[in-house]
Amino acid sequence: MRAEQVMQSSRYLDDTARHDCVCCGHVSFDSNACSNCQAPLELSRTVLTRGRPPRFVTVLGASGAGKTVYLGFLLDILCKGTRSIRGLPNNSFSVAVQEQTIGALEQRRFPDKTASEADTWSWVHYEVRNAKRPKQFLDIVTPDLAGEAIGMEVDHPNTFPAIRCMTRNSMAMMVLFDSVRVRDSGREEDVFALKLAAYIQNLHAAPKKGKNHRMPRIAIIFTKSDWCPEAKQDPARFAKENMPGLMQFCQQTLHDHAFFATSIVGSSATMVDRYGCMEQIPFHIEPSGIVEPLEWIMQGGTN
Ligand SMILES: Nc1nc2c(ncn2[C@@H]2O[C@H](COP(=O)(O)OP(=O)(O)O)[C@@H](O)[C@H]2O)c(=O)[nH]1
Ligand SMILES: [Mg+2]
Repeated sequence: MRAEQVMQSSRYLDDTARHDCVCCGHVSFDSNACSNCQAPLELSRTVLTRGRPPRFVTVLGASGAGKTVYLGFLLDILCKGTRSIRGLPNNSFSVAVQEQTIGALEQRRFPDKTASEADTWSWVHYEVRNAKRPKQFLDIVTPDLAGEAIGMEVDHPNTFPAIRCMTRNSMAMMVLFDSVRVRDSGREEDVFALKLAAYIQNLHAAPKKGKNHRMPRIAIIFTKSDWCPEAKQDPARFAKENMPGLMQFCQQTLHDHAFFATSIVGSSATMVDRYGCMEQIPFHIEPSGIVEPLEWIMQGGTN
């Protein structure tokens, strides 16, 4: 039997249709997102046009750790600008996380849970500059990741190429832990933290990245500290007392690290409906410790 097939390989010769992904290096043709890691190609185009190597900072943490709320609020503060740093979105799609978070908080609710399918993640690319030294910059480039996906990727590396590529290419990371969960079930959180730390260390290990490669700066952030005063008071001591495994790992392997505590709301309440479903209602916004981790990351910059 004869079969006819249309040859399409000539499109690979057309350079205008070719896009190199700055996150994973994969080459895609004629699409809006990288076919390997789903990073929007607009993001790669912006970084490549700028002509300076990217300085990626990404956000990791388990499901429910508070990544979406923290990231959304941080980006909103950066847009308004602080005394030390300011940031602006590089593309219109980057504004989605900020918009969803602030929109939900204004209506006295928290944003919806992030789906675990990679093609539904909202990608963010904000260029952050030091207000006094504008040449010093960082790229907050991160998909607003679902925590379940991060957990799966840590247990089975390469399930989600976006997480792997961003972790490998980041010069700094913000790793979030729910301070209430750490206080009340510290052992479980410590085990997850150890797995995550080993995953980061492995992707930055010397044979893969060369002898002179520096381990990324890691800001370990305890979220929801409005519910956990002990984390707010002294985050490093809180880590030492509740996450001994992570503490040891950080001291021996991830040398460039620091602990922080953040919260977005001043007070909130948990409502339970007649079916037993719980929902947390934020009463008023009282951000605390939001930009400090990023300021610390920026201090380590060499530009
Ligand atoms: N009390 C308090 N709760 C928070 C705060 N940030 C987040 N939460 C709660 O944590 C839940 C999960 O947050 P989210 O950002 O969606 O977590 P993600 O899964 O890591 O993206 C929210 O729905 C809120 O109930 C905070 O600053 N204070
Ligand atoms: Mg989320």
